[in-house]
Amino acid sequence: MRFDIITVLPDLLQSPFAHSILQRAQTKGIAEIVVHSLRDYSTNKQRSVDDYPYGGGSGMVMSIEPFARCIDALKEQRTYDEIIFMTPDGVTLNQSMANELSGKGNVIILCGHYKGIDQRIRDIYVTREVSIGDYVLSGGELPAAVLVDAIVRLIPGVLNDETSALSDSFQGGLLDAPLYTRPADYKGHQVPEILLSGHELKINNWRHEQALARTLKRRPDLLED
Ligand code: 6GU
Repeated sequence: MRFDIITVLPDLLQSPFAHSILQRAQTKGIAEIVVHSLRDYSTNKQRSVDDYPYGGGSGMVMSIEPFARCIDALKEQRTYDEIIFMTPDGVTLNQSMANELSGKGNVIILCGHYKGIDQRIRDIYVTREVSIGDYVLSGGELPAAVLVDAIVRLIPGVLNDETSALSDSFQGGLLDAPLYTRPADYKGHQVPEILLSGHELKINNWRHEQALARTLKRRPDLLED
């Protein structure tokens, strides 16, 4: 799967993909993540990518031409299944959306800034608008990194047995049960006896019980259906 991310802050997106599972997915050739600097596609000498809003008001609006030139250049190289715009007024990302997107081929992600982007970019190019939650961030870069991480770890071959997505919170519709490792006694705080018992069946039942209790307490909405 290939991601082309278009941003005014390419430096901000160098490190998030250079570690751990995302790095391994790229080394293995399962995911390709390419960051493009929007300014490189500006049409003027000042390399500007925004302008004053028609109709007045505060804040600048990102112009259509730089995005259009970058997207058109990419589309000449290959076909894209989705052009995603990261925006707080998009559809909220969840695990089922990440699952769906992990089945796609090539995807372009647009990161917005300032007050927003010219509506015509959304009308002409964007196939999907995605938010990562009900709060406002300064730009779409961190949300884009979150989206790519959530998707890439679900592509077959990226995770091994040890890092399996199958036991993730949400994957089974429940939050995870509590986890413990050595020491069994930390300053009097004991690991639950059952986990030391070696009874696989009892341990699995205990974990399921804990997951249910935690979900009921913290996220009852997940149990509704
Ligand atoms: Cl996708 N962008 C911005 N700027 N803020 C957000 C967001 C996206 N999702 C939640 N807050």
